[in-house]
Amino acid sequence: MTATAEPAELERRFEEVIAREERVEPRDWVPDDYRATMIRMIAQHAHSEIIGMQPEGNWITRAPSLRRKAILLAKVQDEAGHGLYLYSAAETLGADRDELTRKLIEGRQKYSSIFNYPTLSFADVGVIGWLVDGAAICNQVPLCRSSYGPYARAMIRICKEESFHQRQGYELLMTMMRGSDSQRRMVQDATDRWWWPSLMMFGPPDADSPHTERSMAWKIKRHTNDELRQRFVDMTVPQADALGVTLPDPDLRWNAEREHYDFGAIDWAEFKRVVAGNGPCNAERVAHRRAAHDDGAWVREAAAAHAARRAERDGAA
Ligand code: BYC
Repeated sequence: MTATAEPAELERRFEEVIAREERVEPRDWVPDDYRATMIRMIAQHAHSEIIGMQPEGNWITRAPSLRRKAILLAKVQDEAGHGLYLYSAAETLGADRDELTRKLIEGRQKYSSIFNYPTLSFADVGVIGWLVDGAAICNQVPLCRSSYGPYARAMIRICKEESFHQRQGYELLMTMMRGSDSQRRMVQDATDRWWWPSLMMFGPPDADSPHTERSMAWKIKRHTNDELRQRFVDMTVPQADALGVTLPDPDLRWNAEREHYDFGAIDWAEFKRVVAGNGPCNAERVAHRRAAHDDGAWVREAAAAHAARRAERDGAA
């Protein structure tokens, strides 16, 4: 789909690609709002992966064995990789990666609310794998069918890696649950702290989600926030039973009529506070990212100087 046709014709062809379930590709004409929505969503997702390295990275030096340390290192490294694929996908839409990073460290672009909570014990590493990666999989598997080709393709590999993350988390928790009373208490405490923030990861309720309707029509999103949240609850309750932990919601019960679990009210005031920058760790997360960016300035300068010298040499040759 080249950009030489009339605007109405371009729009018609774009709508046709969407209707036929084909993929929109980087050089295709897209409406400005589609481009802006995709850049916003991919950038927020990339930032989440990069900031998401911090809560677990906090435990790398204190992992209880070499095996746990190797697993955790590999997981955190995967998240860096996810961030990089996603920034590259955003670049195919004309976004500038340096500008996206600047927006993140200046607090002008969002990242997932979930990464603004502290990791207080090693059980948090397991619970993040189980619940946070579990929620991420629920949310991201349908995004493998997202209408923007580079995003959908990046999501296939990301989801495979997230599945490994989820399993390593659950296996860690299973091991701790077979351990001492104090290990079991650590797992329960971590579950109590991460359950509600995990439900908030899916975004505001559908009635308060300004972007869902448009993004569903463009087949960027395939399910609403509430549909995915429900799917996650239904999937997780039996896993909690198998693990032997209690999910911290007295209203959680099977509804035979709906064939879904009912669950209690989410504290949306807390969600809004965290998204607005006032969660327990927002300031720390952004400050850490800013410091890492500043520390890396010499690498960027050296790479740019090397590229310039090479271009000069090639030009002379
Ligand atoms: N936290 O109209 P809505 C991961 C914002 S990475 C913060 O429903 P949309 C992982 C939303 O951006 C997790 N902000 O929006 C990584 C919008 O803000 P603006 C990230 C949130 O886009 C490492 C406003 O609220 N996953 O899982 O239709 C290790 C209104 O929302 C949140 C992705 O990014 C939130 N939780 O739906 C382990 C996946 N929720 O821009 C795990 C891709 C909403 O209007 N993204 N907001 O100011 C998506 O699927 C969708 O963008 C969302 C939101 C479901 C997140």
